[in-house]
Amino acid sequence: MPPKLKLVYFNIRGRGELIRLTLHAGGVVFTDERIPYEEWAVRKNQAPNGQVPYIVVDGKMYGEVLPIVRFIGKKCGLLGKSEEDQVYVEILLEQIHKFRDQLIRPKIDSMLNKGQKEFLLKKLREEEIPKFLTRVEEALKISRSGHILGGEVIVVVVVVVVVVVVVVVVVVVVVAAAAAAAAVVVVVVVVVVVGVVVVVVVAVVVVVVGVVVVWNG
Ligand SMILES: N[C@@H](CCC(=O)N[C@@H](CS)C(=O)NCC(=O)O)C(=O)O
Repeated sequence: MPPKLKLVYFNIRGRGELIRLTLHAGGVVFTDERIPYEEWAVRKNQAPNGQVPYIVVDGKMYGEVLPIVRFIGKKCGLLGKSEEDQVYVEILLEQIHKFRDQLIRPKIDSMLNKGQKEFLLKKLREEEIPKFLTRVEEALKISRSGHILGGEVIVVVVVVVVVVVVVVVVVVVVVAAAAAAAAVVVVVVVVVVVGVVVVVVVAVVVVVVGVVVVWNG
């Protein structure tokens, strides 16, 4: 029986979303528990490190986003095949996680005053976000597969198309052969029936002619 997995986070995307997406990408069935903010004061004591997100696997709790994503990614074969792919996945994980923190900081960092928040937001809008998205676009252009890393999906699509074509061809051939076989059976039956009829008719004719000849002496 596969282990029971529960993700515990708030009812927002936030830091928990990377884990949710990884679980969905890996096809893992999981319980998505979302703690209402009002309950957090009570629940905080039960959380590992006193924070969310965390996962519970077969009753054991594990905190920290990136180790959790690596853990699930490894189990589901999402961390890259070659060592080069794996280091690239690690780099992307770190960059995306840091970028997310950067994006959210002007909204949640209570140590920043209004002017500092506006400065950071402007920097994000005009420099950081375009820089990050340009890097993503460049990586997509190089990979050409529609994914930053790995052409597996394209390969899978090709394999699926080939398999479907082969299956269709096989089915058509089998059906045609069956039809041909059925036709042969029909022909054989017709030939046998016609043959029997001809033999019977000839026999009857022979008997009748013989009887008549004998009869007429
Ligand atoms: N380093 C941790 C940070 C987790 C974190 O900051 N969690 C926040 C929510 S996004 C939290 O639990 N805040 C409530 C609290 O600290 O009491 C990770 O990446 O998992």
